[in-house]
Amino acid sequence: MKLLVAIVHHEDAGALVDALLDREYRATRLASSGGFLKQSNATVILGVDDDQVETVLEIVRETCHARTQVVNPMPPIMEPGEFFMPYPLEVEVGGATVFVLPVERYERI
Ligand code: 2BA
Repeated sequence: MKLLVAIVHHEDAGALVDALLDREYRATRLASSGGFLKQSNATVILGVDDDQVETVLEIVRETCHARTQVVNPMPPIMEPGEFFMPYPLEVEVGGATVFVLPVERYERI
């Protein structure tokens, strides 16, 4: 068995969880936020049999999409008379960041 940890855009998380439940996968959605952008995202965790990992990854690919986000950089500490023009930066946020971890034991009690 494997534990899949998928960090996805919060706008895609509902579709991902719905698609997983439609195909009878049990999943847990956690609220999270990215360390870099500090914007909310979602972490979906699910335990699946080894032979189901690729199927679940395909569901992630179908439901989660890369998008561009605009970030306003923090102004630096300025000396008197210095001028800072904040140019927004575009960052490509992936459709999903997925970790696949081995599960030592799984019990539903
Ligand atoms: P964030 O940390 O908010 O990162 C959002 C996007 O900003 C990243 O998209 C990447 O394009 C860019 N980025 C992140 N760190 C950067 C840096 N040091 N310099 C330049 N650009 C940077 P993704 O790579 O698709 O990541 C989306 C979200 O997935 C991340 O949100 C984070 O919450 C999570 N994530 C990505 N890689 C991870 C990892 N290795 N471990 C844990 N979480 C990860």
